[in-house]
Amino acid sequence: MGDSLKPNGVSSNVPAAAFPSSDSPSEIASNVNYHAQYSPHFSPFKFDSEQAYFATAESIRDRLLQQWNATYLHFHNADPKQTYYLSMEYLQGRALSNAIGNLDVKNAYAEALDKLGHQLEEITEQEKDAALGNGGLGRLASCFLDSMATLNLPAWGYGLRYKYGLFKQRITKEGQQETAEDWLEKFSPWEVVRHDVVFPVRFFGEVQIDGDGTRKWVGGEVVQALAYDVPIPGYKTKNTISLRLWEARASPADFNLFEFNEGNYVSAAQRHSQAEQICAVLYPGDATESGKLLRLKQQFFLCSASLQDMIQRFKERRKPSKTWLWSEFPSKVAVQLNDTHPTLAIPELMRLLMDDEGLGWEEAWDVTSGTISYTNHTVLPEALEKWSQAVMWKLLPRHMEIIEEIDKRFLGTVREKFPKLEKILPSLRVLDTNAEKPVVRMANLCVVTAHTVNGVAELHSDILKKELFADYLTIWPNKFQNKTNGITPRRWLRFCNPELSSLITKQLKSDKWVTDLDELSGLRKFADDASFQGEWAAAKMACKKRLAEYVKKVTGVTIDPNSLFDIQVKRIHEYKRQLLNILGAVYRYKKLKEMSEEQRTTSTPRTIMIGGKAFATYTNAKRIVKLVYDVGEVVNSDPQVNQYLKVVFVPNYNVSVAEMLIPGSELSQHISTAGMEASGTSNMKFALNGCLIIGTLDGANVEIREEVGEDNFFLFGATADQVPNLRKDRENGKFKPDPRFEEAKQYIRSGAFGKYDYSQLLDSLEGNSGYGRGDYFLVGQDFPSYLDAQERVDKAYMDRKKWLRMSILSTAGSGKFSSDRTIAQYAKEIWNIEGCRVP
Ligand code: T68
Repeated sequence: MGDSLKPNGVSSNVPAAAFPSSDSPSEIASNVNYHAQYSPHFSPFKFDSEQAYFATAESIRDRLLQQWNATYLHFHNADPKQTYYLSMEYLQGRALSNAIGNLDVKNAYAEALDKLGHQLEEITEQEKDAALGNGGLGRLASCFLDSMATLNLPAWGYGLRYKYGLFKQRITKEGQQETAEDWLEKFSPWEVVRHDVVFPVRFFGEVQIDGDGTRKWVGGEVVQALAYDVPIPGYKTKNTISLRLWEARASPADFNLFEFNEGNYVSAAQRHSQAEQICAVLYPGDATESGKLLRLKQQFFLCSASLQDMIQRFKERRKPSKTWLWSEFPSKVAVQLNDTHPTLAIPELMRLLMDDEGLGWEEAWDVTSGTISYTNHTVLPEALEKWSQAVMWKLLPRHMEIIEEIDKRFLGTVREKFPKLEKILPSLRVLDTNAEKPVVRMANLCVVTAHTVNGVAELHSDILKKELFADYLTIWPNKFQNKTNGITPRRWLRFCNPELSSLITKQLKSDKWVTDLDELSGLRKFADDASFQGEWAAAKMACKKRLAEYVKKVTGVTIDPNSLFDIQVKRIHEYKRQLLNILGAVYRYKKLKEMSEEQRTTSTPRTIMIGGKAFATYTNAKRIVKLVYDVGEVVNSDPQVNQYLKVVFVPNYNVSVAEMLIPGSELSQHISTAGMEASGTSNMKFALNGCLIIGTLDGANVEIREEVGEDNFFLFGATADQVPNLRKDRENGKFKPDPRFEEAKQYIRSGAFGKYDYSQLLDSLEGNSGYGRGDYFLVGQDFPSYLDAQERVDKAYMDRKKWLRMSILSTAGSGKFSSDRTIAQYAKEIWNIEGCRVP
């Protein structure tokens, strides 16, 4: 080690300073330097990218902490009504690049790091995604937080601090392999533990009835919920809100020192390991009874800790006058349930109000239903949560009493006021007592209690009103709303696609679009402008080249940036029909092989990329992943064809991978069976980045097509109202498959893509009826119109001017899909809250 080395490892002469007094690069460099030395996480005398990442993150965190405290204080003093978003999932992605962007200090930090011998981009790539989610629902929650902060709304998110998140996906010859995703392995600079925010959460036990008839939940086991706060900065505002994540802990007294000294190490630490299990992973396998119990514990843990926290804050803010009416609670607190996973907030709020605060049933009920609203994200029957009453009685006996009472009172009210509904009443009830194993229907509990229920796209909300919740409409005609999903324009265009973003700002002569996405419509008038088209194409090409490098790095496959980049990324599920995509690719490959060399030269070269995680126990989804990989292995190494077609499975799809893929996309596939995808949100991200969509009339596709224009959307497939009859036709043997569909399947069965036996997967597309057979998702039905639409894509791509025009119009028509618009609607139409900007 030479003399010039310093404990922080920084070799330049930048001094170390605790807090920058300005945004000058040299002051920032000093602050980064300070953290390298005084907030060390590594051995001294080293300042590699990794060390630089942590020091930079901590420097940014200093700024966030200031704004965060100011925001909290401002909300506390102004005491506005506040929204709490309850979600089992958040897919935050990387925080550093986002915070630097939202704080508008990118250039200053880039220069500062340059002084320290590093590049900002290489530093931000050191960060592991905070992947506390599974799919669209989790990412939606994160986009919503960004918009809440940007709109200065008094709002917080609540979730769980899973140690391992979902899983990390590796792709091998065998298909998908899951390993634990250790996002906390080396500490996260983005969370602040609040040792003063701890609440007890009880499980099991029994209900004790006192002399005066009051009921109390006692006994069982108690774990502590400890708060970790993650700062959520708004864009160009001081407002910085919180995502509060709970961690489960046992208390030191639960550690059995006597047993330990006897050598019984496992049983000595039993309470501790049980507590740790609660926040170990997201969606633990629920095939076993213990797995089911653990999931229910997780849900209750989130609800109970969050509600205790809200109630404490409500009381604190009323303290000066020392008097408050509980009836004021709904005018100060709004709780949004992100799907049914946090439904237990309903009986828990009732319990806290009645048993701890002494309210009567009616009063507690009015407070609860006036506070809680519910968002539905799915109509798939198997995804609608139902919990065994037996398990619930065991884990949450007091809550089951309350749920029984809710059910009983609901029955009474309907019988009295809507006697005509008597016949269908069993299906409307919260309790399903007819089933062999009696269950609690969580969605029904939400609908019966919440003041508002919403779907996430127009079509989906219509289906809720016409089908899933139709019978409730007589009782509550005004309870149901639509809130079409949205995405944050900051992460999904401004930051992930700097090339296109600068071009748009230059062309519109303003960056107002970043907070008012409707401004993008101003691009329409340039759609045919040749020089603008040229710049547009250049921006896209830069992203495609970056993506090609990435694909090479993670898969080893070389792809040609001059081919059409066609992407489908989302959770792997039969209803999302990745199988339709890959069957189309197989058919394309077969036809290319049959062509003469000369014919091939006239075809449109394509790179098909597919990515997404298959749930670890979902066999057919995993078979689909393997099929994509196997097809890629054959196609990509076929010298006759591989200039015209490549098929790539992009591993470990997550937020950061999406930020790489989406800017470089030209066509993306949103091809679910109509009526099954509630909304979709990646469709919005792709369209915003000038990518054209091939899709069905499903979820938000319907609205995207309206906004970007029919001519700029490759539509195919059956519509949602045709689906039931088409399924009937299949059952009655009336369906005649297209020969091209048979040919594609047969080609796979012939072993063209290896020895793996795909018959079980392909059999799901055969036969006449049954879930898992009989092509429930209508792949065969839509295959011919899908191929026709793909032919239109190939033709359109050959006409460069036409394609660029369509691409520009896609971006120009995406304004509606900003989560700022969605959140403003929630704030006004459901939560009744207003902005509260830190001065
Ligand atoms: C998604 N749902 C919808 N669910 O599928 C998608 N569910 O159409 C919509 O755009 C998105 O929500 C946002 O509204 C999910 O992501 C889940 O991940 C899930 C997990 C467990 C149980 C049920």
